[in-house]
Amino acid sequence: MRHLILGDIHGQFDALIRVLKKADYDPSCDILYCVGDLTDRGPDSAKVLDFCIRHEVCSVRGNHDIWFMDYLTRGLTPSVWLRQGGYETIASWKKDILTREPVLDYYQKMPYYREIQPEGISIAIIHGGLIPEIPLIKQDSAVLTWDRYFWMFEQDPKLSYDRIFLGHTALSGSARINKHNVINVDTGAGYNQKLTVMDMVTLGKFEYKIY
Ligand SMILES: [Mn+2]
Repeated sequence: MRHLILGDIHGQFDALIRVLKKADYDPSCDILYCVGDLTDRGPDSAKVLDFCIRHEVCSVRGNHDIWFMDYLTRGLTPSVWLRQGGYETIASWKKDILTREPVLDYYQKMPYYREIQPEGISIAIIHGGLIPEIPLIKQDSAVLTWDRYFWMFEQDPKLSYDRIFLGHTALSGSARINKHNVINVDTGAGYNQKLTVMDMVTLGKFEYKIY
């Protein structure tokens, strides 16, 4: 059984299927996680959501997930969202109509962070960043979903995890681990770059180039 983590998917359903094929993903024994941002920018956000629900992908909440939740629950369409891929998501949602309840249920259960211990390795999963020394349960949700400083300035988390996985700040190359064992798996699928899936125990990675 592997614990695999996906970077920001951003509506790239085709890349999702292809990268999982490269990884020999076996739904009967592998567990899939994601650093969040399932939707927006790419063409097939509804198909990505449908996949994530069917395969019980353990995602955390990203800023784009919150925007889509707000659209589903309150009909909100802020221009800041529409400009950053919201238009594509609404189009996809109207084209590939999903049953609304399972989608809402999936989003409502999506936490801001996850803590797991595969093979004795203590791992935290967040979307954006954190403020060092503050336990995840006490972090501001806006920091967990939006912050970039933690990754960009390679801050020491000063928390008791062996590894922290995150996304949000798209890399132009491959997934990267910094000196504090913080691993960024967002390889720019939202910008038609690559989608990455990584084995959280072995750190073996698979990537699919969208361009
Ligand atoms: Mn993102």
